[in-house]
Amino acid sequence: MVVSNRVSLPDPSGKIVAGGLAVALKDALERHQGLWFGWSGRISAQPCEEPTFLERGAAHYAVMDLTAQDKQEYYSGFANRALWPLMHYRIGLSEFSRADYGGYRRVNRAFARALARLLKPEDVVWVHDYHLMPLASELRALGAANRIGYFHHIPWPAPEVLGVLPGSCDLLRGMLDYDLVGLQTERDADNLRRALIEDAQAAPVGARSVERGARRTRIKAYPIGIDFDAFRLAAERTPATRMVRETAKSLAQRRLIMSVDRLDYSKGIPERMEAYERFLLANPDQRGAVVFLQIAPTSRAEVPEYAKLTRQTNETIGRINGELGEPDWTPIRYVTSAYPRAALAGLFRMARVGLVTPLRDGMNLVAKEYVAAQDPADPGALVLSRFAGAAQQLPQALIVNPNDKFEVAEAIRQALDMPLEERRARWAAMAATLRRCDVGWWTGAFLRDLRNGERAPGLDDDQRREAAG
Ligand code: ADQ
Repeated sequence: MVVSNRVSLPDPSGKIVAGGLAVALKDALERHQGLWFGWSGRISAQPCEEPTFLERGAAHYAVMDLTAQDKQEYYSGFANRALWPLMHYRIGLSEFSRADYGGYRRVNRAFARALARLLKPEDVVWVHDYHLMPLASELRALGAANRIGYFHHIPWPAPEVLGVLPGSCDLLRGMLDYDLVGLQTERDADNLRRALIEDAQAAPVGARSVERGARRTRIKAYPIGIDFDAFRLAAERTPATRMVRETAKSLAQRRLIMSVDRLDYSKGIPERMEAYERFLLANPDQRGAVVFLQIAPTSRAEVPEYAKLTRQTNETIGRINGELGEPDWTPIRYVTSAYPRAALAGLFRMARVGLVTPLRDGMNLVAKEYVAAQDPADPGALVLSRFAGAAQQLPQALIVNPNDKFEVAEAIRQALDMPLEERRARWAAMAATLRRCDVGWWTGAFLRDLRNGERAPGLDDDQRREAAG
């Protein structure tokens, strides 16, 4: 059973509309005859107690509606105004409200009640992301003895940062009701382990597990991957589509620098624009010779910080285009639509520089998609923030501090000037990693550990291997 805040339903033909995680989970669900449970995305007048069931191909879905108050407190409030900023090290933006926290717990309890009625003793439950951290505790309180795992898609901050949040010890203790907790990087896993030991009175067991009372929780990094070969194939095919052809024509020999992000303050979009401005000021020969395309669909528009970011982004782009543009050249092209994945893949392939500079990011799939989309014979160069989880796996990218616009500006120049041989060598190393650790590897590794966890109480996998010589 997969549980996540939103359920990504395929269209009635069984075709997946969204990408990434939805594809990965659909494959895993079909293989294990699983069920995907979560919020329908709809609002109902009355609290809903029973899910609606849907079937698409071999996959099954159960979705619940929320009331407007649920959505406000659980989703927009506690998850996105308190947890999201804090987990991304933005303490100043984190707004805690007791009512929101109450709503967060209430929705988790309602999900657990509905889920518990569906659970069979042999079912394995895989919970996703920060909206549902207390779900295991709620399920245990209802008597569920199943294997329950949790994957945290966003960063897990240092204990000193999480500790600022009222109720954080409560949340931490809740993590101990999971059998396995997966994080994006070793650093995230270390942060959680340390917090559980220092702030939730858990005792370390071996290198990777902690114990409190009768419960043992294993904590490990599983960097999420993409469907590398599918994305590569899409990129090879799409130059034939009209949108990609027209974009190529409009560039007229200018080299393309490209970024794709949800419009979120963690992605560092205005900071990136300023770094690009610095690059243009420091390299007058590049004015008119490059185009920067920023694709940034609006997200979480109901949260006030996002409305402010929209204004700030519009103003920064308007100012740079006004000050540095020419009648026949716009330095930044900015679009806020969502595009089919194939179109994105085709655009990435055209881009000479992939500029991925979040201020903080759990992983960042865009960096991986950019690499997958490149032509191996003439690949572009990736500029990547050291604060994206992806940087741990892709040291061959040009790694930058996104807060330093001079450093990012220099990296853009270096990426544009990089000789073909160097681009090929860096790309080949990154592609090999991403092909090996693709999304199938990710689901397989997590589910294997979750299912196998109970085999040898007292030892975790590494210790078991050591014991077996
Ligand atoms: P996100 O914060 O959403 O995910 P990211 O990992 O970059 O960030 O994934 C975004 C996905 O949306 C990518 O697959 C991208 O191609 C797609 N996308 C973005 N803009 C689009 C557009 N205009 N049209 C179509 N598709 C678009 C969270 C965490 C990340 C973590 C992921 C997965 O914040 O750190 O990598 O989950 O665990």
